[in-house]
Amino acid sequence: YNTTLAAVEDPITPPVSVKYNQLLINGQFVDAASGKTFPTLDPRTGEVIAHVAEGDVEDVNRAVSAARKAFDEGPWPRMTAYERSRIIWRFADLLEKHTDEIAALETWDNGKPYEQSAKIEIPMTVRIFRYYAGWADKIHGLTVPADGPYHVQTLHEPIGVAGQIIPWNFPMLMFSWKVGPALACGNTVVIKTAEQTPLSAVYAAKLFHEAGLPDGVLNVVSGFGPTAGAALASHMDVDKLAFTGSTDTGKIVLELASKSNLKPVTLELGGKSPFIVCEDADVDQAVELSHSAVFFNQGQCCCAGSRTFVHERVYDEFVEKAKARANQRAVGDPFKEGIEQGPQVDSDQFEKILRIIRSGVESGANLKAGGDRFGTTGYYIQPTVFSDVQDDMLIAKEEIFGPVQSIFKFKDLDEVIQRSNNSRYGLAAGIFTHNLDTANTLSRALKVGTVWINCYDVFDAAIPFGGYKMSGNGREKGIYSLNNYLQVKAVVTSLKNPAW
Ligand code: TXE
Repeated sequence: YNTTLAAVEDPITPPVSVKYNQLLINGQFVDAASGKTFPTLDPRTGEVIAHVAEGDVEDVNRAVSAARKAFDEGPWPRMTAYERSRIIWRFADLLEKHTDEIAALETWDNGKPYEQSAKIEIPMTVRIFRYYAGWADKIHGLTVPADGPYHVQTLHEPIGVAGQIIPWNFPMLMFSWKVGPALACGNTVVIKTAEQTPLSAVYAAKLFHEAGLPDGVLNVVSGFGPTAGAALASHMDVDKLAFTGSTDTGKIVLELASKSNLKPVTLELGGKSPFIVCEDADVDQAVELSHSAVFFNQGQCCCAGSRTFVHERVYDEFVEKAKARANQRAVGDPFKEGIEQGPQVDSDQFEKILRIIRSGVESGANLKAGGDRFGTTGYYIQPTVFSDVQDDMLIAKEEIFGPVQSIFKFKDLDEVIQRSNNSRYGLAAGIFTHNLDTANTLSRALKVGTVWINCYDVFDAAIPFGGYKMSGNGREKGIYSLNNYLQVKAVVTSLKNPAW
């Protein structure tokens, strides 16, 4: 670790400054009604980056009434779909133009390597907006052949005001998965950013207004979950709620939605996804892919391949190579070139991960690499690998959300199917084999929303994403996400002359 440790102890000055730290309501930057702010911290050091307006119930009320007015009276749902499409597309162009600046904000606030912010997250965000800009003028209903003298058609209408709550692991990408389809369908939006990473989305929303978005269509409220988030989930005038975050908080927002106005809720929650390496797999490739499946984004991915199941015939070789790969991982200041892994997002996550690592050691798993913090400042954690993990250990069951690989040994397909499905989660799975029958059997048997075969983390804008079981409900991205933001109205007209 020697070459990168120095950069951790002496952080690089970020090549950006914070321009926007207020709420964006009805097209205006405003302070919180209470005047309160909260600090957002640099995960490399724990030092304050900026003080940000702390939205609460009153701010959510203001934002929702702006969104309501923009929906009920404003131009957005009334303009042609082509005009809406062009505004979304113009925004995507502006976002692309400002990639460097937004990527730097993202890295500063979240800790992810700048190269990944600039080359993966922001370009994917741009792509999602262009994808949904393309959908805006292709949304339409059907003509339905009904019995009787009737002309029947369906109108696909926007739902109204969409409330959206996003997490901190991919702040811009989560912004795009939520805002893209909602706006393409003609809805208006109030989005609450995560308290750990409020900086990038409000910047992007400002660009949206520069692109011609009418006031009140997109409102951004920063603040905490139990206050601002809960106010949004329980608001009587929010017509639809979309949430990404932990399963426990997902249960809370679903309850708040049902106790208020029964708004429909889509949930994208946690996971404990199996990554299955079969006996015929190319071990070197499987090691590399399983490594990135779990360590990408500091392990802070809902679909992290965090249970690595390896067939007994290749198990020992795999474990040694996985250990060597983890030991080679370049950990360090995320602004430094060539860094693969920065700090975890905050002290809560950092402590949680170290606690689960300790439980792994105590429960008898074999610690092959890492196992502790990296350096002495900030929230860096050593890439950690456990082998001989048993299904009943905490590291096998709990979503760690950190750079920790747990390797399990299996003997045959039936066994690995049963053990993979033995989880309250069902978000994704990776299968590594060249045997077509094995791939087909596994992909049909696994109770998960995405199966990646000989690949992992392929996130095209058109591919739907979402969970089985307690990983959530509904699908985001692709054509599927449009349904989350549309009402279907059946219009039945009596025909005067049914013969024609
Ligand atoms: O999540 P929360 P946290 C998992 C991961 C992580 C754990 C805890 O395992 O270690 O969750 O992270 C808002 N009403 N994931 O505490 O609480 C909150 O402000 C309304 C997986 O950060 O779910 C933030 O905007 N909203 C996940 C958002 O919910 C509330 C990504 C997510 O925070 C609220 C993140 C409330 N009562 C964490 N309480 C994924 N699926 O990718 C909080 N929030």
